[in-house]
Amino acid sequence: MREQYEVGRSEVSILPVQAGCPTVLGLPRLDELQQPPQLAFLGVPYGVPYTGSGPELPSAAAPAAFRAASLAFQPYYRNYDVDFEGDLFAGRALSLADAGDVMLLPGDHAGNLSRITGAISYLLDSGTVPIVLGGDHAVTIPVLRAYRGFRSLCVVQIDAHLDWRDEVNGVREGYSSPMRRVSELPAVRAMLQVGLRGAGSGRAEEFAAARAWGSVLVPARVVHERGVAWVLERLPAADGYYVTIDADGIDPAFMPGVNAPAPGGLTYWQVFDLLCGVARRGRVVGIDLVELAPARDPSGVTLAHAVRLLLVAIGAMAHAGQFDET
Ligand SMILES: [Mn+2]
Repeated sequence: MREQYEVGRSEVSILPVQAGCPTVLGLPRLDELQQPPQLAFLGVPYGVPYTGSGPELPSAAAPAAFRAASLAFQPYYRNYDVDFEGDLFAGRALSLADAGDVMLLPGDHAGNLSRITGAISYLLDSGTVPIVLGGDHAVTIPVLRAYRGFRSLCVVQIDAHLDWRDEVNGVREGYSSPMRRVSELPAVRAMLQVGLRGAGSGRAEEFAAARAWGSVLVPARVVHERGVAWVLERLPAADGYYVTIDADGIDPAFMPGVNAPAPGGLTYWQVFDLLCGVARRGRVVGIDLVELAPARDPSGVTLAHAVRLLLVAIGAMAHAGQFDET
């Protein structure tokens, strides 16, 4: 029987990683720490689905698959990191934990939305930066609703797709709508969408709506032609940056195990430089990685890339001095 964390008298619906199952990188569980960690991984297996009840979605298997894949990195991820020319965490003694997964009930969409927002709020209230393991891109909506106390956020999205649909068959919270929904939150003042390409759920009216709102749209082709430094010059100013990485933003040659592979995507180095550039510009207040489809990743290369990308995101924050005493 798994227990839920209890905070004061109010219950937070997070299921710790079950005994005997791997945590991310072998990290301690949240309740094994005396103090709240600086960063915590949190699995959000699904949000509001277009059909079905949720757990049958391919990405619902991603948090557990990510944890299993991360074990290969556990022995050496603090060794000399060539990409960062030193320690991944810039010599800082960061405290990290694996919080477990939000307790979702299949088909209880309203309850699940509230439990996801509640779990993220709990981490934020503890001073912990959430690192969300999706799930499909629908999970970004309830995650970002927890940032209501923030003054001015810029959402940086790495994605092949615009994700600005207002609704699909009456569903307004699905994976085609996350950027549209979060654009409606008072805290979200700016948006940079990088890696757009091909044709997906976005129609001309969604591109017009995103531009009218003020989102900075950068097609993948422009990243390849002009480089990441050019993109970073267009990063809006903000008090905090929330980074949402749809794995299909990276080229499927590198991350084939995704729900919607689209050719012409970003490379590891482009994402590396983007993450480092964003962290140098301002505080990163949360990260999610969504749309992984472990069943389409028989070689494991997608999940290995996914683990590395989140390590890079943390390294980018550490090397930008975001965990130094203020
Ligand atoms: Mn997406």
